[in-house]
Amino acid sequence: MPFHRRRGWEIAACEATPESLFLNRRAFLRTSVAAGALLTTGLSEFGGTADAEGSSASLYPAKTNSTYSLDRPLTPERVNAHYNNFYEFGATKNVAEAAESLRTRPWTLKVDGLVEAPRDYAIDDLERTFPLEERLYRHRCVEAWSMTIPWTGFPLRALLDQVRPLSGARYVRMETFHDAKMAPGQRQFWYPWPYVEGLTIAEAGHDLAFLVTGAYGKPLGKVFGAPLRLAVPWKYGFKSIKSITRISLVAERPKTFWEQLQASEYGFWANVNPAVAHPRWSQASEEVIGTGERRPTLLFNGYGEQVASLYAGLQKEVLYR
Ligand SMILES: Nc1nc2c(c(=O)[nH]1)N[C@H]1C(S)=C(S)[C@@H](COP(=O)(O)O)O[C@H]1N2
Ligand SMILES: [Mo]
Repeated sequence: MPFHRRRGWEIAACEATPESLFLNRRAFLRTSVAAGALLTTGLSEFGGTADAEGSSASLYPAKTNSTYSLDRPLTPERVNAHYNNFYEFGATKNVAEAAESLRTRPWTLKVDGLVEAPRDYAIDDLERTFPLEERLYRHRCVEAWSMTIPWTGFPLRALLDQVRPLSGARYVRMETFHDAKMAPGQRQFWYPWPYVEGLTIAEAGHDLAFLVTGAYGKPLGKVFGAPLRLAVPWKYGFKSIKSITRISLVAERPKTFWEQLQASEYGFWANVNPAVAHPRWSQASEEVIGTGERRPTLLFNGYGEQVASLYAGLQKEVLYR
């Protein structure tokens, strides 16, 4: 069992590094970059599909909130959609095709726990209840690669304001669907399904914590975690949970998916920090997917000015893993 448990993650970790894969990927990316340049305008090419049944498609594209600007070009959609982590559909980076079996309608988000007004939202209602906006965010995976993505969604805080957390609520626990018939990865019993993630209530209330319903000017493609995922851009990518079905306000710190598998490597906080190495590799720089470039990694993935104050007084915590 421990052998299997470990192997699950190591597949992903090795994929980020072997020279042969790296070179192949570069060759692939070179040929796709020219086509990809078009995509930054929001024109679509293959990027994983969204379910046609969704009645909220007319809400896209949403207006861009220009507060969130980038220091680098967007990752073309088709490059992004062929380099993903979505273990429910397999432990490789090429899961777009497998993820097509994800059914996103009907889809209910349950919001419960320590709140005054628990509530279930049908996804199409959720997208109409909260005004959608587009934000350009960096994304930094713990495996030392990065992308930049035009997400569409709304701040998690807007949802919390509607359900009104009670005073005992200290953490926000989020959970992905659990359906091994639909998602073959969930038949791999050595993973602690369903995928669980969490934030402190202060983190969840930060304006940057974004609930995502779309990307590249359209409803969210399946491989990106349709129909609802999180984007917390100052943290390693595994915190940005995909295909969320439940958000619970709780008193205790939730045990997260990767923490259950390997707590020494993937902790609760997981804030990006170039100076704190992963036990098996450096975090000083990152491969910018689609460009063949490496860039120095930034503290809090470049969002330090906005989020550093969340961690005042928490120096005793393992904040950067
Ligand atoms: N449910 C679920 N959420 C998940 C994952 C996953 O395997 N399952 N992978 C995480 C990791 S490690 C990363 S880097 C991002 C990848 O998101 P992307 O494919 O849109 O880049 O999703 C995160 N959220
Ligand atoms: Mo990741």
